[in-house]
Amino acid sequence: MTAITRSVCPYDCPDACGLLVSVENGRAVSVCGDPDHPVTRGFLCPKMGHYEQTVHSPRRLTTPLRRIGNKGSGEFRPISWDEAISLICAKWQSLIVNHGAETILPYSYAGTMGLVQRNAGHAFFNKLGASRLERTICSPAKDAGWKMLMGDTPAMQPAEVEKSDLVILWGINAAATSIHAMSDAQSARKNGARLWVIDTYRTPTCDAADEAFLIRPGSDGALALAMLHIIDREGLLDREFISANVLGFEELTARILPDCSPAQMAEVCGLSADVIERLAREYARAKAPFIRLGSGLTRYGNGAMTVRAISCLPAVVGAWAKPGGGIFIGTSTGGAFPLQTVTREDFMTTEPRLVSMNQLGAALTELADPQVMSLYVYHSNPAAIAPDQNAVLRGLEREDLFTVVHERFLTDTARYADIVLPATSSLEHSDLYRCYGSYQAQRCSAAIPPVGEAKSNWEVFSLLAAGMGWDEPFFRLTADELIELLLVESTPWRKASLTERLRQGDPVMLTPPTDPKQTWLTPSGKIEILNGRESEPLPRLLPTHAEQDGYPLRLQPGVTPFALNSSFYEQDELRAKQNCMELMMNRSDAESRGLADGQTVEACNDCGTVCFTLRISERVPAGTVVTEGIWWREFIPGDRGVNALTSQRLTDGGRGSTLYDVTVEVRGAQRD
Ligand SMILES: Nc1nc2c(c(=O)[nH]1)N[C@H]1C(S)=C(S)[C@@H](COP(=O)(O)OP(=O)(O)OC[C@H]3O[C@@H](n4cnc5c(=O)[nH]c(N)nc54)[C@H](O)[C@@H]3O)O[C@H]1N2
Ligand SMILES: Nc1nc2c(c(=O)[nH]1)N[C@H]1C(S)=C(S)[C@@H](COP(=O)(O)OP(=O)(O)OC[C@H]3O[C@@H](n4cnc5c(=O)[nH]c(N)nc54)[C@H](O)[C@@H]3O)O[C@H]1N2
Ligand code: SF4
Ligand SMILES: [Mo]
Repeated sequence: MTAITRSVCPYDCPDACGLLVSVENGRAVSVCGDPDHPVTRGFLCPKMGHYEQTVHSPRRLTTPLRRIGNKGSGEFRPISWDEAISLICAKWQSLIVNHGAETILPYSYAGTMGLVQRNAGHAFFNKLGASRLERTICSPAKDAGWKMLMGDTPAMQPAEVEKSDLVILWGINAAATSIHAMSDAQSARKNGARLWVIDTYRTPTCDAADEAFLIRPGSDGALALAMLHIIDREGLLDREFISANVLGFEELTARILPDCSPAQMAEVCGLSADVIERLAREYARAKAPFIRLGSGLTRYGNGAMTVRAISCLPAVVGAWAKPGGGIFIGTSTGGAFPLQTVTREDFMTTEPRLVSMNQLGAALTELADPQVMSLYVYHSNPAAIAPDQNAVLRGLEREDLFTVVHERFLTDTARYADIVLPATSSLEHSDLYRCYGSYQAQRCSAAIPPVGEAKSNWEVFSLLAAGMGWDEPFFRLTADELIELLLVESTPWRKASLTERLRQGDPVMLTPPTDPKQTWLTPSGKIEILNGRESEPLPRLLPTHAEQDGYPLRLQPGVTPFALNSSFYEQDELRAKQNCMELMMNRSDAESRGLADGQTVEACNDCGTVCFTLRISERVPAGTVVTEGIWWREFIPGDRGVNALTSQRLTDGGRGSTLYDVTVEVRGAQRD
């Protein structure tokens, strides 16, 4: 008999799709998109089409494991949960007594986005007094740049795009990363809107647009400032909107824009001055221009400043006042659920040190006081996804580092663990999800029993709390009881009737407490182009980090439609659809280096050297090289992945990763 259960896609994707899971004899046999879910509308991305192959993959970890070989060798023997928990707690108790709890570092990110399972470790590590992890790998510079201008103003409704007459997908590869936003942009186009894409190479998203503008990596701030210069010079401003809603445009025009002529900025961004002029005029003359801003352009040393400069555009042309106009950077619905009831900041008795997840390599290899002596990794794969892979692996190789990894698969990171714990997939536990690409939220319960002896993140922290001898009743709650804590009070975002629907498993739409297009939640109540609280009071041109590095080619370590960060590599068919460790290069760059299509090459910089297969491609402009996907090391020809080329440097705002701010040289190589 087949039963259909509703669930939610748990991955780090803006859409948080509603799923319908067909279950037979306790096994998921197929998964499809929920036709009644307003974002999903019955279709899923290629990654999730066969989620059952991830859930029931022969590669799933099914018992706890203890290391018997060298670190990284992947040699383990099965042990019981009791033994695993006792070993971990005994080690931690001894570390705490001898060197203090800050020697223990948790590392987690977004393997699951569910509010309970994602945040399951916070209460435990707060009570333990462990070092805290600054979870800033994705795009905090985007939020920082937005906040400098817009304060706490919530995001506009992304579905308004359908009313726009000019849609700009800016630094977002929506065809791969946000397929429902792509579909909305295409609907706008069917309604007569023009669709532009601004990217650094010709992605599949560019193919779906009316026009694609390819610019130099990290130079969008220059483009936006030049557009502002032209809009000002030509008087294409909405003066009425500016005088009622904007603070500091006069200062911008007096102090910054004079040095941002199209001719000057053309040299920075690589578009011609004529094209910049046209972009600015057509943007300003559109009735309701809509920008959807991705994360790609934020992962640079100037990422926050770039977002700040681009976000001035809708303010000066008054796009905010028009249905369909504005800029969408992603929703932030933090106020919708009282997350502190799960994270329990009140369990902290001291303020332990903060370690940036972007600098794990340094945290594990450089002398610190106290030195990190134990790492607990859950729902993240830092050996693959964190910047500066060589430093991370050097750290993970340390014999004196006690590493525990809670995972669904034997990932690059799990291979270095002393103890591996098997994790449930999202179909095996309950959770409450909210989107970051729209205002949807949905809760779901387990659709199938755990595979093997797998346990959820929350269950493991309950066991660890018991193992530490804590009698705090909080740690004995179930995941369903924690979800109930998140739902019990209504908030301005969520009235009581919505909460009932959430309890029943329906997808519901949260409502921001203020109108995102009319109320500016800044100290002045205006859009603050001038923000005197920042060390940089005005948006201006900032260089990227890698400009100083001296390597001739910009490297873009981008995404593939067939994986999500380092997730989904367990599925053979999805792997087969990707080009493994391929480096795309423009013909002119290949010819000047004497390189041929299909040959083995090495890309190198100060961080490391990585082996690729060269693909000559006109999709990539001269001066830029691109590789897609974050491969597991077991599947690649060399022994380092793309993050051996990325650095631990941080963004200008938000302390984010600068994963795209990379330069390299590329040369021919022999494969062993
Ligand atoms: N299929 C798939 N989907 C995913 C993911 C995945 O790995 N695969 N990852 C998920 C996660 S965690 C995230 S954060 C989101 C990210 O999704 P997006 O917001 O789309 O971000 P990216 O794909 O990192 O980058 C978007 C585009 O920006 C371009 N870009 C890079 N630098 C610049 C620049 O300086 N200027 C401009 N204009 N463009 C630039 C890149 O070439 C890329 O095409 O996607 C999520 N969805
Ligand atoms: N070169 C390069 N590096 C990047 C990026 C890039 O575009 N290029 N993107 C960056 C971005 S935007 C992000 S957000 C990060 C993402 O980095 P991560 O959040 O580490 O993402 P994943 O690689 O998807 O790894 C998640 C792991 O969690 C495991 N998992 C899934 N569900 C559960 C669960 O319920 N419990 C437990 N214990 N484990 C679970 C999965 O098996 C998987 O191995 O990567 C960053 N790194
Ligand atoms: S990864 Fe994104 S698009 Fe794909 S099913 Fe999940 S939420 Fe939907
Ligand atoms: Mo991300």
